[in-house]
Amino acid sequence: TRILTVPTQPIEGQKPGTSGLRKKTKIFMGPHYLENFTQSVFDAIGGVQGKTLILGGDGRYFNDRAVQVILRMAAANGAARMIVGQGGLLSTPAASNLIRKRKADGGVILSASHNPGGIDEDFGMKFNGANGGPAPESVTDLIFARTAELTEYRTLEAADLDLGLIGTTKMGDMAVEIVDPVADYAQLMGELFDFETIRNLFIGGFTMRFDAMHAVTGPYAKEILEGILGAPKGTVVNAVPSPDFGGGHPDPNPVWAKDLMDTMFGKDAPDFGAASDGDGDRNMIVGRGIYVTPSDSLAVLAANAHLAPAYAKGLAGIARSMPTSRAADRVAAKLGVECHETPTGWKFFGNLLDAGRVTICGEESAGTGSDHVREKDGLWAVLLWLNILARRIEPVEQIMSAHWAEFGRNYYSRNDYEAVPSERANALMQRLRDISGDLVGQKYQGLTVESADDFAYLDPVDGSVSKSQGIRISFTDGSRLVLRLSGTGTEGATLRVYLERYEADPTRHEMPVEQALAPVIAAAEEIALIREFTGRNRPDVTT
Ligand code: VG1
Ligand code: CO
Repeated sequence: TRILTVPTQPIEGQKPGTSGLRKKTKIFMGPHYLENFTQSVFDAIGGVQGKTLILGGDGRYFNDRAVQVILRMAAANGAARMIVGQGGLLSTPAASNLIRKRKADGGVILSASHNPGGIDEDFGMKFNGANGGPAPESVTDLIFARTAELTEYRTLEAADLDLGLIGTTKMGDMAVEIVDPVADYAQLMGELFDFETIRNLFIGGFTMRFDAMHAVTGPYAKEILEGILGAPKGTVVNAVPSPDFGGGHPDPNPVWAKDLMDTMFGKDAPDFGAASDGDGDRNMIVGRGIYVTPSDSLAVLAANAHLAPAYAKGLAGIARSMPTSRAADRVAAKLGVECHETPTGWKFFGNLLDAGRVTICGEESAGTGSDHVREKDGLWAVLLWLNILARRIEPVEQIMSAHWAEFGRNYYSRNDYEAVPSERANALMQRLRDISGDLVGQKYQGLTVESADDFAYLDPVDGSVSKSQGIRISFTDGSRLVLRLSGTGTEGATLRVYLERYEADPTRHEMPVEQALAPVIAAAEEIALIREFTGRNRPDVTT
């Protein structure tokens, strides 16, 4: 085994976004592309000499080959040990758990998450640090800077390893340990939740459908739900990870998980429905005849977490990303705990979790998680829901209406305009930044602007500042409008418009969401001129 030093040149655009570097798969497969980025990651963290890293991905097209490339490069760069999920598979939360449990120096996760997979779709790579969480901006900035000056990378002249065999082998001087991707994660879940009570729930005839969307959570959900918790065989559907996710988008929302929605709103609907995304960090929750928006789910989980053993002593605090509805804030206020508003992306929760200032975090994009790992965790959210359902013995619908009656309802929706030409999307945002100072006091569609700004976040733990995180416009009646550009797309720009309206009156908690939000939707158009800038009459996806 010879170490090869391969000359290369910087490749433009290797800038990590909201969650790692995401590009079309063919770009990742291009000459030196993966290698350059991998070497830049290694260099940016001070090299991997003598270090232990976790490695795995969501099983999408090119996952298997990328794992081999990264192993050879890690060996050539002097890594001591790589811990790899069997078959190259690890869900994002399972990887985060392994980093922490094995006290590794970090981990590489191969995924483009909810983006579709396949040779003509998307691929991605993310680096997580020793706390198990996504590298903070200070590190992703260093990685990007390194990609711009790279002149060579190191790799090993070595054959592919068989990733199917559990156990430890060697690649050059480096140990490669292949582990069961599910075992440690399943054990952790058993420590957090009251599995006995959930088992009894299933024995009592409770029915559920979990849609793994042909993605990485399949094996995890099968083992935990059907294996350990005794849910009937067939509870987990689309459970075999496939390189192109069965041709769909592994994005758990009412649009892409339409099958599950149809089942849950159909006449033989089970008691509970759930789904997760490509890499297993997102979740969707549906009751019989009721879809739970992720922002509401966060609030309900926070309000009921004490019913699960791991959270029985209460929460230290709650954090949500800025565009996430403010339903969780009301729970934090009632519990008398800290509440934080962070920029979009899980990397901003890490410091708060590490400092013990928050226990539960969430995003409107179907991400919820806690201090058990440093990633959002799809199956964790589903299990916490199950634990709550097993203790409350009430249908989801009843839990939701009781929650709204107690806290009021934050009607919420997100409209996405996808693949908008970047100049137009940037122009729309720039105009909003320019006028935001003048909006206060103005009236749109009967709503008066109370405050408007371009969100900047001051991290209370390390003092770092992240600017330009999205335009937020609050109205005097408690409604709110947020606009930002996505940082995970691979084509043009995606404009996200987040709409929220607060309703305290319980007699008005059963309105169709679109109707409740109509004034905010109209105000968004009037203020941001979305039609004019995007040339679109309606959003591509509404969640
Ligand atoms: C989106 C979501 C964000 C989430 C991110 C990664 O980012 O809005 O809340 O953290 O995806 O999710 P953006 O920049 O496109 O809005 V995924 O499940 O990596 O993992
Ligand atoms: Co994901």
